[in-house]
Amino acid sequence: YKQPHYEGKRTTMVHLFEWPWPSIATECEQFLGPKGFGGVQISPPNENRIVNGRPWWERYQPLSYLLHTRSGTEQQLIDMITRCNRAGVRIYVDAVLNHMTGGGSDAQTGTGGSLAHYEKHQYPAVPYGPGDFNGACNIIDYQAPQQVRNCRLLSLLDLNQSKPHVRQVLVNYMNRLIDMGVAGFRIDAAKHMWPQDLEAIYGQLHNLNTSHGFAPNSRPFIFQEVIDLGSERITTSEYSPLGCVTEFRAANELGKLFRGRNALKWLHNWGPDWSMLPSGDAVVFVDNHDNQRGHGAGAGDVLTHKDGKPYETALVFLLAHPYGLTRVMSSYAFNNSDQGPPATSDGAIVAPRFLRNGQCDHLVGWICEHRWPLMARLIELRNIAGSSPLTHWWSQHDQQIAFARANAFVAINMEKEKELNAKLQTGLPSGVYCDIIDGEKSDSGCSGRKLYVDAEGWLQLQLPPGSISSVATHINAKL
Ligand code: LAG
Ligand code: CA
Repeated sequence: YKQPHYEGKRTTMVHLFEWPWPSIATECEQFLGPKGFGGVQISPPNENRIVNGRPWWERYQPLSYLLHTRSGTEQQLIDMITRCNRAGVRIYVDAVLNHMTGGGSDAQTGTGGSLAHYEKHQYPAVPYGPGDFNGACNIIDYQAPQQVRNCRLLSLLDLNQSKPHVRQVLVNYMNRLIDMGVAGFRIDAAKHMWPQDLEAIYGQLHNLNTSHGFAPNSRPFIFQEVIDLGSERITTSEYSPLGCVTEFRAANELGKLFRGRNALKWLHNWGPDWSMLPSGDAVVFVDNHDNQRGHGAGAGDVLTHKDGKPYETALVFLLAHPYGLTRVMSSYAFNNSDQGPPATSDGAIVAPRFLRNGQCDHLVGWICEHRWPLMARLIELRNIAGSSPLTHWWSQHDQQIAFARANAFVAINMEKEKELNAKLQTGLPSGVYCDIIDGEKSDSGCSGRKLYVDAEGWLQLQLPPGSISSVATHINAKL
């Protein structure tokens, strides 16, 4: 359950938050496949309650398991999964298994036209009835595991996953998606479900569909959303035996570090020594769809696309360092934390459009961090470095660091007043390399800075103080 089943040497997934299925299909073919992205986390594909004003979070209120949402129909979903797999890009489904809809109104309508009654606990399109839910308590005390798992999160009707019927419904839903060709699942709100219930559910999942290019007997990739910042009784280690787990401490610590609230030199032992999960168990990211807008827990320090250089440099570190399974965020612009994706007045999502320079048209409202030139180059660097260990760690003062991977090298200066001026071991074969931070190698040479690596692998490097500056390069950027 800990293998993402990426094709070839791919290493990283992107969350195309709220994207329509047809747009994801063309994005796999035209950009993600060619640029070496490994997979896409998609928004929940099952029918959700329609909430007035169409906030993004209505998709975390399941109303049935019909595959019909604002992102598209079942046919469009099937087409997208097939085309992405053909382009070498895997699909991971955001699976909301903990609960159904929340309160506020009794009679509720879903994106597929189904109806539900919140007060009566009736979801005829599934079907679920009163006997399928836990009791009428709300979660208030996060130090009480029993309550966190058996009471309602934010008033959302809490499914009882120990009931055979509930388990069977959830397993059938996930197996339909596996048979369509998805490679795995993000398990939403995993902390709010009992590990033994989840284990039983995972155990009944089909192997991945070999006609979509998966090896025989491949188990679905499972990564469980558990927010554990060290202050609660429920910990990530209860879930890591079952599958991978989101490591929110990484997002938090990277936010502090690249905001200058901690010293980069401490990154020498980035990984489990920071009380984080073993590398093979951890899904790591700089921000996610919740904490980029102040939802979920521990969002305070998190960096987002709004933060410019510190955000970009956190991504440089995340993607260059061997720790964890990396995921990057792709967002839309928002003014308030409830705002849904770009949509017409009748609620239809407006598809992303691209400018001639390849960037998303911001007039529509999509940000598309994954299309940033730097992002694609960092993905290439991570794919080249593969599973090679970190070597040649170097630091000076508090905020100057450098390290190498097999065939790749990075250096960062975040000192306010001290220039980085040092001879650094890159581990690279001698030659002239193109820095990929502000430019790239092209037919005509290098549009960025040139780096001269001598016969023994040394690089005499200067990086100015003041704002953050960095260089990164790899064997494919050798001129
Ligand atoms: C998650 N992980 O555990 C998701 O990452 C997160 O985005 C989900 O919350 C949450 N769990 C439940 O799946 C989101 C929003 C909430 C929203 C909820 C349900 O962050 O703000 O709650 O989805 O749509 C909203 C209102 C609440 C209200 C609730 C029920 O904000 O005030 O109580 O709906 O009506
Ligand atoms: Ca629960």
